[in-house]
Order: sequence, then structure tokens, then C-alpha cells
Amino acid sequence: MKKALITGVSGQDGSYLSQLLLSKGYHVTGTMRRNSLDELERLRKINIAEQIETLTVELGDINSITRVIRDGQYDEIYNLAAQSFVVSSWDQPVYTSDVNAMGVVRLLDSIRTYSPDARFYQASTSEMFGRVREVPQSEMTAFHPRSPYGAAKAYGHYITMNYRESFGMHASSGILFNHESPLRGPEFVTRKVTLGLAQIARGDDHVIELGNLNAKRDWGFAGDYVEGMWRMLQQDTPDDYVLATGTTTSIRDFINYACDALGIELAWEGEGEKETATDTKTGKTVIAVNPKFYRPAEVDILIGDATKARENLGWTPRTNIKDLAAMMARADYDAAIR
Ligand code: NDP
Ligand code: GDR
Repeated sequence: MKKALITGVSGQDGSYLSQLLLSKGYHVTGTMRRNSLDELERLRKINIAEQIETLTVELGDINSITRVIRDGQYDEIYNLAAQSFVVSSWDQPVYTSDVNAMGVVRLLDSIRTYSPDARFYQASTSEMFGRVREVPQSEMTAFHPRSPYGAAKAYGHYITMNYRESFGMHASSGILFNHESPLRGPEFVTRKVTLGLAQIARGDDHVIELGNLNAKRDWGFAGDYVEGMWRMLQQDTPDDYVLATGTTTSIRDFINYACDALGIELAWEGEGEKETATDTKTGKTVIAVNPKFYRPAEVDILIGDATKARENLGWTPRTNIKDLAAMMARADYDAAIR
């Protein structure tokens, strides 16, 4: 039985990856940090909380990392733990850098010392492309991060490449474009929208306040993307891969697709800070812009080229943006009317 370690197992991707690895017969150990909330909530939702072993690791604490790597002797290690909310990275730039950049080298160096044959996956991100140098973005596109989050992740990406080249470690990096699901954190725009629409569809008075509606993202389904992570570690040779759908959608259009799934028709009017959307049946405003959600520096458009993953890994995303929006909207609506 293969042994896998997943850091950040309580997160969206950690939950889906655990589910995938369990289905393949792995023994899964997940790390969490001590938290006053229910860390296992997502794992319980997909009925796997009892099937994984959990350990406490804080990526800021080298000793907690070293103990787990030395004692566990895992075949595969997936580093998904991170301060993953871009907005918070401007409020906590040093902490974000410590976890998302230094945390990666802490982990890699422990693996190099105590478990050099383990295969390693680093959760890199399309946020490293930032102010994009070309469209679409591939493994060859230069980085220009636009947030402390993106800058820290770029370090994590390069140090993974560096440990691979310096010490011959089987270390791969997945440059993943945005991927969402009903398990997505409520602070990210897609889930914020589908949670808000569920309340509105239930009949509550609610206005969803958002920032930049013109930003465009290449959104896929998290369940598809964890399959790509696993495939990277099954290759004889470690490498870096973009995972993306190749389709980009504005925030406004994501809202329209989610509304379609719930039978809500919107009338959009105004521009910039004055833009609103009204529910044509009730006449109530349901979407409004609040500049407090604008970012100090925005990533305007992301669209990925996953040709290398398709050709080398045989990976293709199976869920398109309309199906993704509908899946999330219906899941939140079903939970809201229960
Ligand atoms: P989540 O925010 O859902 O999960 C992040 C996980 O990291 C949580 O389990 C969290 O624990 C844990 N964590 C946070 N800080 C620390 C810390 N200091 N020490 C140990 N654990 C910590 O993110 P996702 O599942 O969406 O993303 C997984 C990874 O992929 C992240 O690294 C993210 O940056 C990256 N990524 C995500 C993309 C996406 O679209 N989802 C796209 C590209 C990259 P807790 O529950 O206690 O907060
Ligand atoms: P992102 O995701 O920053 O791309 O990072 P998020 O959903 O937070 O933002 C996407 C876009 O939506 C715009 N936006 C808003 N965003 C939020 N959160 N809240 C709002 O009210 C709002 N209004 C408009 C944003 O300006 C932005 O352009 C995610 C995370 O999962 C990262 O960890 C990961 O690396 C990247 O995706 C790829």
C-alpha cells in the first residue's frame, strides 16, 4: 500500500485529493494546523474523515515538519498548505511569505535530509503570471506576480525546481489555474456568489457586494485538477505542468451562469462603481459593486495553455464553466432550503 502525505488536507484540494488517493488504495495522512474551528468539516461532507490519519503541522514551524517527514517515510508528499487568499496577502505579507515561500523550502529540505526518495508535489499557481506577458500562459511564460501571495508562490515554484536540479529529487510543480467546487472557501468570488444567490433564490433580501466584475479567470473544477496532481507524481521524470481549461470568463458571466442554474434572470445596468444587477422577477437589486473589494493590484485576465499536461500526462479537464457554476449554485441552494 502506497503512503501519501497531504499538507493542508482540510482545504478544498486536500479533501478532493484525499478522496482520489483513497479510491486508488493509498494510505492517506493529512496535516492540519491547530485551529479553533472544525478542521474536518470538508472531509466529513464527502464522508472520508474517518478514513485518513491526521497529524498537526504548521508550515512556519520547522520542527513540526521535520518530525512528520522523518517518522512517516511517505512515497508521495503533496504540499497544498498555504495562506491561499490573495487579498489577505496584502494584510499579512510577511506571514504569507513565511508560509507560502519559506514553508516550501522547510519541507523540501526536510525531505532531502530524511526521505530523499519521496516524490514531491508543490501547489504553484497562475497568480505567478500576474500582469500577463502573453496570452495564453504556459510553462514557458515569464512570471510577473501582482500580490505578496503571487510573489511568495513564485519563490516556492523556483525552489522546487532548484531542489529537483540540485539534488535530483522527484519534485514537480503544478501551475494550477483557478479551480472551484462546492467545497470552495466562502471568501473566494465564485462561492461568495453561489452562497449569496442561494439566499436570494430562497427568498431572503440579500445584496451580493463585489469588487472588480471585469476580471477574467480560467476556472475549472477542483475534482478534475487533483487528478492532474496525482498524474504528475506517477511520471518517471519530475517536471512542471500548467493545469487549465483554456477558457476564460468574467466575474459578471460567472454570475449569469450561476443564475441560469437557479432560474434567476438578471438585468445589468450602470458601469464601474455604479454597476448593479436586478432580479427581473422581484425587481430587487441583487448584485452591487463595493470598492472595498477592489485590490491594490489586480490580475486582469488569466487563460492557461495545458497542452503539455494533455500530451505528457494524458490530463484533460472534464467540467466546463457553465456546468461548474451550475454545480456550485445548486449545491448551495439545496443546502439553503434544507
Ligand atoms: P484552501 O485555502 O482551501 O486550503 C489551504 C490549506 O492550507 C488549509 O488546509 C489550511 O488550513 C492550510 N494552511 C494554511 N496556512 C497554513 C500553515 N501556516 N501551516 C499549515 N497549514 C496551513 O486552499 P485550496 O485547497 O484551494 O488550495 C490548495 C493549494 O493550492 C494552496 O497552496 C493554494 O495556494 C494552491 N492553489 C489553489 C488554487 C485554487 O484555485 N484553488 C489554484 C492554484 C494554486 P486551515 O484550514 O487551518 O486554514
Ligand atoms: P484569486 O481568487 O484571487 O484568483 O485566487 P478570488 O476568487 O479571490 O478572486 C478572483 C477574481 O474575482 C475578483 N473579485 C472578487 N474576489 C473576491 N474574493 N471577492 C469579491 O468580492 C470579488 N469581486 C471581484 C477578484 O478581484 C479577482 O480578480 C484564487 C486562490 O485560490 C489562489 O490561492 C489561487 O492561487 C488562485 O485562485 C489561482
